[in-house]
Amino acid sequence: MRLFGAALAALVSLSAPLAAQEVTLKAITSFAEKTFYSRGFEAFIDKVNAEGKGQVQINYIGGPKAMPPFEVGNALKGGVVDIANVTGAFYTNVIPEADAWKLTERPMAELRRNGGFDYMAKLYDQKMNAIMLARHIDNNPFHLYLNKPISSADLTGLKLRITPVYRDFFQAQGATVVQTAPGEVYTALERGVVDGYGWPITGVFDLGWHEKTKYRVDPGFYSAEVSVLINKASWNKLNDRQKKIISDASAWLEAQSSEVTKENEADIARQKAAGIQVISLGDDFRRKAVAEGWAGIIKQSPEHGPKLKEFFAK
Ligand code: 173
Repeated sequence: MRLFGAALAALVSLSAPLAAQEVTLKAITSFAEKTFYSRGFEAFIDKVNAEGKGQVQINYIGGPKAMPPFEVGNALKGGVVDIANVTGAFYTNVIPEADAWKLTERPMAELRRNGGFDYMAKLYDQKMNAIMLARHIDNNPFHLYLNKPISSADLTGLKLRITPVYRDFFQAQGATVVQTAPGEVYTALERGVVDGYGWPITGVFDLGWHEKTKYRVDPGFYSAEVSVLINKASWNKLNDRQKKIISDASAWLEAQSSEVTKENEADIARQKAAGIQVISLGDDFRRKAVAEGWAGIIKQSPEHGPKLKEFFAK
């Protein structure tokens, strides 16, 4: 009996700290599950869960059905979720400067060396209690998609679906704008509430928008950003081994962003096959987008905008 008691005590003392060691992090995506902009994140989760057995696991809550995309930033800040897959335009209420990621003209590896990433990291720390783990979408231009033809960059008379990404540019060209989450775009097109929408080159097929889209305006502009973020307190609770599992998976994920150009080409071909016609306006359209984009960022943040332009622009 005494022996049994000793064995039991040994078992408890061994297993209790082991069991307490595994941490489960709650994760959300601001894009529909299993669609293009969530896919990299889902691969990241699979990797962490495979390599983090007994250490750290990610519990994937899901996408916009679980939480509206524009609320994800605040949820991460408050620790309602630990990890989020989201783009800066969806949480300008928390960090106005986050929308500036769309204006990067240098690869993330360079921004991590030149101080640009660190400059933003400080803002994420101060304003969002968050750490950016990995940008997995880059090299992915935005476009204007339309159901009415245009012959110049003048967008007067058009009503366009936007997020903060496109607001300054489309408005400067005379458009009327209405902000919606991606989940509302199909219905807005179907009902004729909008004449078009801003969206990157990839993902038009994910929610069936090709059925309601006649034209794509070229050239594209900016570089879409989608990243995995973690709440700072959630990060600080991890031990070194757990942090390494997350960091390694993050480095792996960010390296995947160079693969995005292949997806761009595939979707250009797919749009063509679906009968989406291209309206080509020339590079002035893109240059104007960049100029209006930076003007908007600097107006939003006179303190940090000019500094970010130094780091991000060419
Ligand atoms: O149009 C959008 O919803 C948007 O801002 C965005 C940003 C990054 C990737 C995809 C869409």
